[in-house]
Amino acid sequence: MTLAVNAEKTVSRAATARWSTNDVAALFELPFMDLIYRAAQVHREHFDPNAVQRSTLLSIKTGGCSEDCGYCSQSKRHQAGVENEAMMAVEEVVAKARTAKESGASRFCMGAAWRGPKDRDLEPVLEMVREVKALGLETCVTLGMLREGQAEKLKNAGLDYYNHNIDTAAEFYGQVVGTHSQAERFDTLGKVRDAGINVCSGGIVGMGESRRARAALIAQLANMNPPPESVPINNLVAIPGTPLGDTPGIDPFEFVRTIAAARITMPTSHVRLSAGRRELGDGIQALCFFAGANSIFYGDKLLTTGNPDVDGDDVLFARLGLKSV
Ligand code: SAM
Ligand code: DTB
Ligand code: SF4
Repeated sequence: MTLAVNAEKTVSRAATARWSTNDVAALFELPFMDLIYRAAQVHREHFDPNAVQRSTLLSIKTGGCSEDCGYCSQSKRHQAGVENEAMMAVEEVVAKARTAKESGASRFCMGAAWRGPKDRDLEPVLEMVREVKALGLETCVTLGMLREGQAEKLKNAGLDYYNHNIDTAAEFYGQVVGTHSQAERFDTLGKVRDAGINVCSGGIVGMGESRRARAALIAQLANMNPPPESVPINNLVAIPGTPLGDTPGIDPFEFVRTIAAARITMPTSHVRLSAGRRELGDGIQALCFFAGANSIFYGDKLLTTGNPDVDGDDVLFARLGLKSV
């Protein structure tokens, strides 16, 4: 009896755990040209390789967060010079969304520096989601950890995507964040999935993690069942005043490898070239698009740090013959 149960568990695990860390680490070990060529082939099987989706970000509530995420300028425990700001008014948010649409974004992502929203915090956010959706934009919010019932309220307001990153490999997570666990992040992702909202989840590269940890992060994302529809891969923006403020930049080819590994292991997901694009430059970004990145954050600002300006991105798209979708 015990044996049969164990056998069943093994079978169901095998059916869902498609990528071991070793499998993904083997991708990272490929010669660079072989890796990005393979990723480009997978990309072309599932997507138009010249089409890139564009999301605009807006920080609707900035700073003063209780959590201690080592990369983040918005923790109240860090001195990154970010002014705490109260929640923006709904009309102000809608005006920003309108501008984003006019600039050519297809999705509008609203972020709040919370461990998670209280129920009374959620009410104005629901209104923002309804109004942004009414402009004809896809909607996304990133509000931290959700309590019972909150995902359903967001779904009913018309939310398309919820962003909640697992950030780094389980084995490295404790070195970056102490105030909550990665398991709690997975719990929120489960609530989002159960409510029928598309999942946006990815991580950060360049926090001093090993290559094996990067492979483990990608395997964890790919083994979610199903994998996230949207996978943001952030290049750490090392912000002075945060614990990771002095972290040296990662070899940009290693960043491209991470994009390629995400593309190969999550062939039908949108892989977003996210924070830290300014630091990568045009050439590396072009390699990322070749290796399967097919989404970006578009707009002059991320949450508290800069992003390539819209005009610069439009020029880059024109030079590469990329179209936005
Ligand atoms: N408080 C919410 C949360 O933690 O989920 C939402 C906002 S939080 C700023 C969203 C994500 O932005 C983080 O999970 C992290 O992946 C990314 N991020 C934050 N600061 C970053 C930085 N300096 N460089 C790269 N990515 C960063
Ligand atoms: C994601 O993966 N990256 C975005 C978004 N999801 C919310 C945030 C990037 C933040 C970069 C640092 C800053 O601007 O504070
Ligand atoms: Fe707070 Fe999110 Fe920043 Fe962590 S990443 S400190 S939860 S705003």
